Amino acid sequence: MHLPPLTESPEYAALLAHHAEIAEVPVLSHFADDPGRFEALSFRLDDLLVDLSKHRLTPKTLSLLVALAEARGVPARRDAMFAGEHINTTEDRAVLHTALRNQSDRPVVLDGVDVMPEVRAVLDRVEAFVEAVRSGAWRGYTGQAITDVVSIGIGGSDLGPVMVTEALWPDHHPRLRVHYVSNVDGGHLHRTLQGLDPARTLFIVASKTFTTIETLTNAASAKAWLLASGAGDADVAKHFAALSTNEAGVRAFGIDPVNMFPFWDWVGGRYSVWSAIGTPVALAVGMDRFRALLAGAHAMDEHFRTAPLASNLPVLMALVGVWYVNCFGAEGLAVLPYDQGLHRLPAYLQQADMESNGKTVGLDGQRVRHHTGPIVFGEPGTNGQHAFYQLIHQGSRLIPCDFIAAAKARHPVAGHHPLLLANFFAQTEALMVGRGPEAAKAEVAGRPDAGTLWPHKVFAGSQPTTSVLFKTLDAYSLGRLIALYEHKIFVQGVIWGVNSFDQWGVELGKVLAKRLQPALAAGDLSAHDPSTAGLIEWYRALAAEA
Ligand code: G6Q
Repeated sequence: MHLPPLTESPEYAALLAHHAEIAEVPVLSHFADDPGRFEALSFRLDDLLVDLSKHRLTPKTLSLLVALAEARGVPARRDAMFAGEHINTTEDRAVLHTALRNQSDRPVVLDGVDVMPEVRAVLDRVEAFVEAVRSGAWRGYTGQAITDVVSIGIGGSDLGPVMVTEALWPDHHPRLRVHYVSNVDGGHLHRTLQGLDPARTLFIVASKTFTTIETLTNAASAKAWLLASGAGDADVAKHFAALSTNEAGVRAFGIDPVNMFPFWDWVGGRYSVWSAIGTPVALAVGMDRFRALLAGAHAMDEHFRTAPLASNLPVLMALVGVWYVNCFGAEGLAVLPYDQGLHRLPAYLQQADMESNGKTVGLDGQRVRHHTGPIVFGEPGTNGQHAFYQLIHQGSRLIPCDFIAAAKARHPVAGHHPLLLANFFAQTEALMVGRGPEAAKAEVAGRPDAGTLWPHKVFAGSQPTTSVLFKTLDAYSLGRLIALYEHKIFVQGVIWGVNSFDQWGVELGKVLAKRLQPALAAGDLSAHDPSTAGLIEWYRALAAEA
């Protein structure tokens, strides 16, 4: 389908005209005008509620945005994704992470072949492996059960599994500890291995391509650590498994393909936690919970596939994001989980969003004439409140925020959860309500410096927030939450006309370091720019000092 540039579409023009009318209207006054606003602008899927009523918009805004989504071909593109079309055009690949969590008996046909039998077969193999390790039947080279799993991977082969493992901490196996090593900084591996017993440690090398230098370097050092403990080459099979699409690479590294769990090129790295890449998660929390994670994601897939755009959670969240990026010029998006278990969610979504939509070239190869993905950042509330929320409350930029929480805690510590959630609600309320000059003056009345102090106490208000609230953070609801964001990102990519599934910027980084590394030791630096050459010289001098 050929689309005119977004900025030339009549639906976009209508949105901009509407923006001019309502951009500066305080959100509170929308509530005064419309007593049914919360009901009209909050949306549900089972226990999951997404409240959009604290945004600078009205139901009319949403209908204009939905019209834009229709005009940009969101439904057709969504259907093309689920149908296995090669929508990742620059890599000529299908995008089928939804097949990995397909719980229905519908086939998923890719290039004429149903992928579901293979998907299920790999899941069953992962399950057998996971059960063997968790039960203690899997033995290390001295005959002992495994107590520590170290997953070695980076980027998409790390962030999802880490985030999910951390989020599901109440479900962790009592004996098995699952660790993650991603950074090629040797300190990461070194610190992780400190205190571990090689005879009871199992390494999982997670790499789609099995060519990523950081992962292969960490894996080689891990293997050396195992061998240095007295294990022989034949023992490696008892201590190494691989999650990859590259069997030749796995063999060349010395891992027995029997211990390799495959996936496919139609699974993007940052969308791969649902594939064999999720094996460390399954080791930590068990296969039943891993399957519940998939089921939760599938529930969101079904909602995304079938719900009308006007009540479709990922579509609506995407549209609200487009509203701020393209009409208000907002540059950021803060992700604020009120849940310590979700402490890696902002990092995970940073990759999911920024690697997917951090693009300026459209599907037609032309430069787009509008902004695309926002700068995603965040920390768990309430920690963030004591740090960067200042800028959200009173800074010069408009930062839309996603507040995320579960109503029920999964820990037994009395009294904490209501306090945590009180902070969530208080912050979203304060960001919207703000504090006007009169209230600010009243607060400082009587002080000698009241005349200069009161402006500092003013809060503009109408700072936009989405609230995402559900019952409990378990495997199912986490799967649903992740899929919500995945589809949100996809819809935004469609509206912006970019390919959300390639990552040429990442590929560049993979090549550059390899090329430059030899120069660190010695040699002529004249091929490098003066800054880089100067830095390398300074590095050589410092590194050579005693
Ligand atoms: C994800 C990216 C990137 C990738 C890593 C690891 O979408 O492509 O983060 O996941 O570079 O790649 P490998 O899994 O191939 O080691």
